[in-house]
Amino acid sequence: MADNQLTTIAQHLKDLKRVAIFTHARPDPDAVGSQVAAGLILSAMGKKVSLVCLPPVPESLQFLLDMLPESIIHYSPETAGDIASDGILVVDTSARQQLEPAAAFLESHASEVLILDHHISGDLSHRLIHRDTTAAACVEIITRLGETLGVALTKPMATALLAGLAGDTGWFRFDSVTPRTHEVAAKLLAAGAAPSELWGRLMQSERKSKLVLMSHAVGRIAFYANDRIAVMELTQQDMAETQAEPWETEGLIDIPMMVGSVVASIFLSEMPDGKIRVSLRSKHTVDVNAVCHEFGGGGHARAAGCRLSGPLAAARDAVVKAVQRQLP
Ligand SMILES: [Mn+2]
Repeated sequence: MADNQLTTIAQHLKDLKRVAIFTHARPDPDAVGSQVAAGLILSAMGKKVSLVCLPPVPESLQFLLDMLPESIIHYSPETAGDIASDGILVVDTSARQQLEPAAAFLESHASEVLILDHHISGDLSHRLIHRDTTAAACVEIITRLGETLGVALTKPMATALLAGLAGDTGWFRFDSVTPRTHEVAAKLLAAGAAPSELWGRLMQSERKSKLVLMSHAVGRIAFYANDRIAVMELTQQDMAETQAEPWETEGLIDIPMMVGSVVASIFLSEMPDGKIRVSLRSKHTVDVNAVCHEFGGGGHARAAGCRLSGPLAAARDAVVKAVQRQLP
């Protein structure tokens, strides 16, 4: 299967009139940045665009979606009928699990589905896919898509793209950062994107409940395997007590990584339906994508996620054991 089809996908997009753009649930800045930038690029070409959002969308990313306010559709079985398109673009994921509750809808439209992704693996049926795991963020691919389509970068496009680049690279510090990442950033700055403005929007716009939630999570960190594995967990009771929103768990997983001995951080979060959402982060030596793969999830070697059935203690045991097997 040909995997690198950016030019073919660009050609295909040119012929479409109405494009629905999806990205993963619990979207991060790269997901929304890719979605919005692709929407702006296709709008600039005169296409009718729908940005289909899977809940919950963080408030801190709303300013990006506000660049195309008329195009937003919050997905539900009821709104699925409103998605009128002759093509579907899925960005920053190709995994069915990450596209719930819209996975069945997308599977039933597989012949229209075009995917732009930078993750290692995915199982969503599609017509065409461009998968580039050397891209530090999906927005690198979207930037190239814009160039391939001959659309000039505007400040809103550049802002959405830089948000994704900063988000997925931890503000340009991860191993995934390449000279090309900085070349893309240079183009975005030249087009008017302002890093300090984005830092304020993305990093200094939390609600108080986030900090209270953080204190709950930090207060209950447990260490395993000679302090090489850190585990944080939040229950539905924590969410209720702190009045935090589901997206406010974002980033908490990185906190234990400040400890020198910790090579893997596990974050377990109890969902309203009793299932456990698991996120993993690691330093160089541990492949957490392999761990999540065991449980039907995935991601990158250093950052991955999966879902387990509860209860919390059973999920914790299973994931800690799986991470221990990956320890050097
Ligand atoms: Mn991404």
